[in-house]
Amino acid sequence: MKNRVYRYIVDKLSQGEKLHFTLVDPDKAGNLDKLEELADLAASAGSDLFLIGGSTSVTPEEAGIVADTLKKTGLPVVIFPGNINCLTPRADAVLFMVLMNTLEPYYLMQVQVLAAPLIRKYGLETIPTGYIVFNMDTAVGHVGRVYPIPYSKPELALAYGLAAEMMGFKLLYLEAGSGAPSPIPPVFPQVIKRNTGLITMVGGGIRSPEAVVELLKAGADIIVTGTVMERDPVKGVEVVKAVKSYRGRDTSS
Ligand code: 1GP
Repeated sequence: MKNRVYRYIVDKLSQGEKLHFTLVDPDKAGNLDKLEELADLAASAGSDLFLIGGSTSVTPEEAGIVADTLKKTGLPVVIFPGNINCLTPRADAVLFMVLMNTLEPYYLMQVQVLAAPLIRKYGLETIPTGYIVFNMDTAVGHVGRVYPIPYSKPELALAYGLAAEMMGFKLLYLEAGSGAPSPIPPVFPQVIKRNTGLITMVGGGIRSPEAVVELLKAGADIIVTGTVMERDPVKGVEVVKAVKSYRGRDTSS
């Protein structure tokens, strides 16, 4: 089926679910038995999908092996590419992203042009995604030459969101950066949900059920976590369960 992964996401959201995505960085995944164990843990806690990607040092071979391992759970595996080296035909789809607040032309259009023929050859589904990084003090902030959005200016983030919607992106990923000391403030997903029809993903620095609830309440549709599951699997499971058991109404409407 065309757009299989995108439909999977939209169908779940339209049934009123909030979604949790587990990020695995192939460069940090360690041995495959441990990865399989963590993947099973995330899947049985209710995580909806695996993202694979990292800002540095991922080889296509590693990305492929990690994709195969994660696919054993039966969940979709989607590439969240730091660069072309993360692409593998063994995933189900790729977030076809534009890092909207970069100062580096490579991430605005060049890498997409380089990647497109490979993606076509691999037969990967593409999910058009606007990507905004808030925190400079992270690997993605540095590698992506990010022009940060001040935390006191949600209206600037909204301008990016409106542009993303007008350009036809389906998802908007609001990112604090992997391992960030704290998540982005909830006002950011809130302002995007109030004023656009974009599916809003939030990630980076989310390590507690309380942080999850705040972001979901503000209107986030999808919560992404990586570090918490690697460092503290018990907490990681709690975070996934907080997403999947959330029943509150969001304050964006
Ligand atoms: C990275 O937002 C994700 O894109 C995950 O961040 O590792 O901090 O959970 P964490």
